[in-house]
Amino acid sequence: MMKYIDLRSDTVTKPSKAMREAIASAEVGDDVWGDDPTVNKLQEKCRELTGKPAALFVTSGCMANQLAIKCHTNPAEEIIAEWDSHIIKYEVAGPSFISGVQVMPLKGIRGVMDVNEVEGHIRPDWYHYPKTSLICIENTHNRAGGTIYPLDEIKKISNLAKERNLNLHLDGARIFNASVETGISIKEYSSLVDSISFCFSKGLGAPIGSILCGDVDFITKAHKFRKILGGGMRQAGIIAAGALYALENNVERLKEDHKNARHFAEEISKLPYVEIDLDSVQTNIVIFKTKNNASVIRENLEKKGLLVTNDGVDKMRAVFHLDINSDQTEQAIEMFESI
Ligand code: TLP
Repeated sequence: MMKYIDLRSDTVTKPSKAMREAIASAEVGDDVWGDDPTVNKLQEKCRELTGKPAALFVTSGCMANQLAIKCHTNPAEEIIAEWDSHIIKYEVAGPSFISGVQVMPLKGIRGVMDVNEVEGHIRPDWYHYPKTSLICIENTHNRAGGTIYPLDEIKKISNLAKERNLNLHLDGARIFNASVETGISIKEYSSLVDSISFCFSKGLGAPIGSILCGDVDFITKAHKFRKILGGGMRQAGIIAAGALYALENNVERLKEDHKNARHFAEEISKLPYVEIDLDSVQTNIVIFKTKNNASVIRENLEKKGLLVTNDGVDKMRAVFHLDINSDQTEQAIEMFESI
């Protein structure tokens, strides 16, 4: 069987031997009873990391985002999010299905919404209009190419949300990528938002799980909705142990993924069929346009042993992660050069 270099996502990593050992030896209990010591330890660690009073371990990044929307809104209200955000593109209309809210999509630049535009789209109080209740931002921004939301822009949106009495949720699925790159702590990012979620199963390399952090009332509500959605897990310490291991061992090394992504982007930018905004390559994701049919390029690369994704006819994505080293990065570049 062909051994692929898999750049489809940073979700494809497999737990290392050491992580599996941590998982195998995890102390567990029934987390629906609040009895799982490893889940409790993970939630405690995330409270410390974010400075938020409460944290809830959940199955996935989608569940964390959807719980946040559910807890910050009421049906028939409206949320503002960047038009290419994960919440809009990839969560199966979850905000309408789960929370009964409408989404106001705003186009950002490299995933960053203009604060004046956000302000301009907060609904005035009128009987024709839904009430705007939540703003969502994404850091790093996946579809913009793993771009970092600048701290000053988050501060502006945070001030606006406070002034207008709106909640602000940060989809921080890849917040550690932003943090290691900028040196800005998770606590500082978290201090500017009402809720933050992040994933252990992306760059951090754990097999399963995300966390949602916020104040106590918010998390109490989220806990109940997690139960309704079937997200109450029993001996969840088995997976929380992988997440704890990831937090302890796999954060600083994210810089290597960023270095590999940068090198890959610079090299493939020299190819005649690739168009790439090198300024958008800020962390571990490389998104680029192709002059030829992207799905044909993807199929040709697959035959050579390289997996990437294409989005429509002219857009492709390659994601760097802990199962890709610098040699494999060179091989991936060579495969791009050879087609
Ligand atoms: N992103 C996945 C796919 O769903 C596209 C990927 O391969 O990048 N927020 C952001 C910013 C994400 O990129 C993702 C996953 C999620 C939330 C959802 O996480 P999961 O897959 O754990 O539900």
